[in-house]
Amino acid sequence: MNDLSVANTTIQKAFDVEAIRRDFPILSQQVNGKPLVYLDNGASAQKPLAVLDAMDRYYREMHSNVHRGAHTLGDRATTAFEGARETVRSFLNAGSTQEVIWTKGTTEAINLVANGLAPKLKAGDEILVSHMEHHANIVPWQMIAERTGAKVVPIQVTPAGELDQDSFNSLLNDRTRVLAVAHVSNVLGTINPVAEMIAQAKARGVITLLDGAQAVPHFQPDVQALDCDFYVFSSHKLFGPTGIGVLYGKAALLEEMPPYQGGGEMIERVSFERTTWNVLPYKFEAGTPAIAEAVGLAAAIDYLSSLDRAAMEAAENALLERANQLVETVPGMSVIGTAKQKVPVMSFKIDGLHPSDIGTLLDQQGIAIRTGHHCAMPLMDFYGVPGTARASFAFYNTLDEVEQLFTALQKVQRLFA
Ligand code: 7TS
Repeated sequence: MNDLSVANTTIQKAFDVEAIRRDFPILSQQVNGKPLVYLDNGASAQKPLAVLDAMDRYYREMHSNVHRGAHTLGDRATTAFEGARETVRSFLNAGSTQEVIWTKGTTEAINLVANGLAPKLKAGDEILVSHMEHHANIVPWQMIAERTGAKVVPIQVTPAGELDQDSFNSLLNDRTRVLAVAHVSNVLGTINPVAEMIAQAKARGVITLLDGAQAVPHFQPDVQALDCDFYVFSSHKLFGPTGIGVLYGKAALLEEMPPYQGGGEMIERVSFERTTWNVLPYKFEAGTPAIAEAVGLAAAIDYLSSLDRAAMEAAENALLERANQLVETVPGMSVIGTAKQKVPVMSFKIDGLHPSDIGTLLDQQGIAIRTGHHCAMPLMDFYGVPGTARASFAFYNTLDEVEQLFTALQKVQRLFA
């Protein structure tokens, strides 16, 4: 046995992917007469039974509105809801549940921060983002820039799909007020060197935000070790329900920020003369929140915590490694995004084929991938492509599924050759 096969055996023992797949009922169906091969996890991940059961039980046994304190169901719902906040706090290693704010998702969280920082921005100030951002981490900043006279400046990307650190160093200057970058790119899979970048930004007093939407499904961030001011993610990419996401923010900054929306829950006292705000985190949570969804997200995090995370990461790396090995078996196929540090996401093109045709033909074979611009048009422009095909893997995908993807791609390529 050589070293590689020893390593593979260890992965298989520590990580029983077939047992894990049984926890995800949606995966065991046929699509277009073929067993489903779900490789669109970057768009949204599937949910384990633990999440479905937790939400079902919540609605059957404890639903009522939260923070009203008038009766037993209300207390149960509040306990479950605030317990979920503590689960998220622990997942991120945030210092306090005051720093964990529920949002609709990553998009709303970034809009909340951009609006909250607007009073700190003035004409001539610069907001550093990058050329590989999802539109959710570009457009809210452009809207705030429009309002304040600040400017959105993109850090360049290298051809391999890494953040160009020379570009970052040359753009970070006395006018920089905010650095907002993806922890992991949704198109390229690149894991950015965010800890180093934050340290440099902090040395100049720059406020930092990490878009963790594509990071959290693959590894657990530590917001205190990263020392970012804000960290945002969506539940639905982390195997939890849609409709909820998280904004982590340092309490001192959140205290300074004005509320995002007004209404119930977010106030301390309302009168026509003067209205005052509730304490953190409620100041940013106007209206009845997504209670069952918070419970579902906590169940997803608990489920992930029950797995061997190191073995899970090793299994995911094995999927990407196998995919990389198979690229040469498809004539004209090339990968976009070949960074050294990557999560298992593969964007690609095949000469002579439009990405959307690849997607349609794979779907006929039961294989779900995403095609298009992936809400990252500036990055598509950088690579000079209208879009890419993207296979994004999760820990429940198998090496066999990777092989099925490439067998199908060979077929598609032959059909059009
Ligand atoms: N940021 C990143 C890095 C993302 O990948 C996405 C969604 C978002 C923000 C927005 O998240 P939302 O939950 O608020 O919509 N990315 C993708 C994708 O890659 N394919 O579909 C959605």
